[in-house]
Amino acid sequence: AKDPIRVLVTGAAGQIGYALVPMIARGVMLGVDQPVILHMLDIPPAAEALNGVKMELIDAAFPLLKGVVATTDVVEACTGVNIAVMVGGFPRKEGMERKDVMSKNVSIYKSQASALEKHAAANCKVLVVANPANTNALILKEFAPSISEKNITCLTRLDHNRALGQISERLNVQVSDVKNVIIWGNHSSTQYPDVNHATVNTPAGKKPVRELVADDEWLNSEFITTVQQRGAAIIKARKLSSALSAASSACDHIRDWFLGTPEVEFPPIIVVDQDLSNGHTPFSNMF
Ligand code: NAX
Repeated sequence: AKDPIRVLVTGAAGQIGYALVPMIARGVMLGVDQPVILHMLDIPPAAEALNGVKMELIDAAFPLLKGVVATTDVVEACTGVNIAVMVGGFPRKEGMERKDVMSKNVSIYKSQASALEKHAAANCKVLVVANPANTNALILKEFAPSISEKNITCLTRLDHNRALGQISERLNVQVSDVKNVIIWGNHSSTQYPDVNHATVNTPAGKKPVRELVADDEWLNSEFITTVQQRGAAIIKARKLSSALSAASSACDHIRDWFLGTPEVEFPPIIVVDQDLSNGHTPFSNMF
């Protein structure tokens, strides 16, 4: 049997955390033959809720789940972890300036970065989900200089998956047959969803998305804005921000990173450095 992999989820008592931890415990992230030990971190006001999540994980009797650490202690949370999914952070609230959110997140990400640097397993892979994701990842990188910068990424896979979903709906094809969309730029409304290399597997072979859609106007305008503004549309509909899709996309991101991108597909992972070199402001939107 394989040795268990330790996966940290910060902000585990929140909505994404609640959707994400059972996916990890079921093998969605690392494979159905990979045992896991979940480390869950949250802050003291959420400690009781966090313990409730731990109780449910026990009650679900997941065969792959070999242990659960639920804590408000950042060092205990980070010790020995092989993968860290950073979902916790300070959300921007009404009336708050960006710089206020930033300074809160700088202190959070600074202490979590140092704890990861000192106590995580060697070669720990980090995925930042909490917004502003690009900037939080950059802060983490600055304060964890001994973690290889290749191992610090932030979540853009949700935008990628949203683009696949829109193409699949438009063409009435299976989403798994749509390949190689790209998201350029930040996880923000300035992103550019790119279908110029995207294809669809059809019974007649692989066809370019641009040929099948045959409506450049839609691809160049509505498709792009729908993907860019999908987060806001979900909030409007649910009165809560995306959670199950964010959790599922976080699993996709780590799975492809750990187990490899399927052959002939582009790896949809953005390394913070590359991401910031595109000239966009790194925190132009909070969804
Ligand atoms: P919730 O507010 O439901 O959960 C956040 C959790 O983080 C709470 O339980 C809170 O107590 C905890 N937390 C706060 N400070 C913490 C700290 N210092 N250490 C540990 N835990 C801490 O938010 P949720 O809907 O789960 O969203 C989490 C984050 O994901 C937000 O920042 C959100 O903006 C971001 N998102 C990022 C997406 C992406 O594609 N990159 C998409 C979805 C989502 O909007």
